[in-house]
Amino acid sequence: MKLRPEPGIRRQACLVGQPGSGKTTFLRSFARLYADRLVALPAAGTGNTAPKTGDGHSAQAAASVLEFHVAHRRGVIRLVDTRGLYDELPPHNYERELLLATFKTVYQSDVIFHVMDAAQAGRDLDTAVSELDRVLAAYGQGRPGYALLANKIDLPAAQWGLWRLREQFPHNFIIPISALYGTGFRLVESFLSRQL
Ligand SMILES: Nc1nc2c(ncn2[C@@H]2O[C@H](COP(=O)(O)OP(=O)(O)OP(=O)(O)O)[C@@H](O)[C@H]2O)c(=O)[nH]1
Ligand SMILES: [Mg+2]
Repeated sequence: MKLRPEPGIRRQACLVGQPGSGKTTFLRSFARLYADRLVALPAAGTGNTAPKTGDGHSAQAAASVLEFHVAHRRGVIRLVDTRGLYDELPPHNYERELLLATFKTVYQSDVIFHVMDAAQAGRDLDTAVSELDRVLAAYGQGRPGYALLANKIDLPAAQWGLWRLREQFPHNFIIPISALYGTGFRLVESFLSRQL
């Protein structure tokens, strides 16, 4: 059984990926699709269940940099952003706890949107796809709730990048999107609805 982050939340979808891949841009634009169904709920980490770091920070709150709650026919959905995933282990405990909180968010989510910068993949695959990206993509293989969002498809280099991502991740479900211009959002929305 999956842990539910807080009462009233029936389902959770998270955005995860490298810094600069476009997670926050996506979440902000995507929430506009649900503008008339946004629900006000306490932010993550304000309840008693959020883990506290040694500094008294709430790691979970800090890891969830932005989130929305949407009323859905099956209950409330939380759409949650996370901090960028770096391959290197951060030097400070606080940052390590943030990284762990991101993993926990991923683990607790029914739907994982794994965001990659397709334009960067076109320019330089090695920087666009990190080791953690590969681990996450492997985790997502065969999971119905996983989608790889190949972002920045509006940029010319992204066509070649998308081809490369498809070649690298032939067993992952890939949706090309532009978080900036809303390209592919209907596909993302119908994917989300199918999973919930
Ligand atoms: N051209 C283009 N630029 C984009 C797109 N999505 C995001 N960007 C740009 O990419 C940069 C990074 O976007 P963010 O949404 O902040 O990336 P992030 O994944 O949230 O980054 P972190 O919070 O640092 O992990 C910004 O300058 C965005 O404007 C897109 O679809 N097309
Ligand atoms: Mg961000």
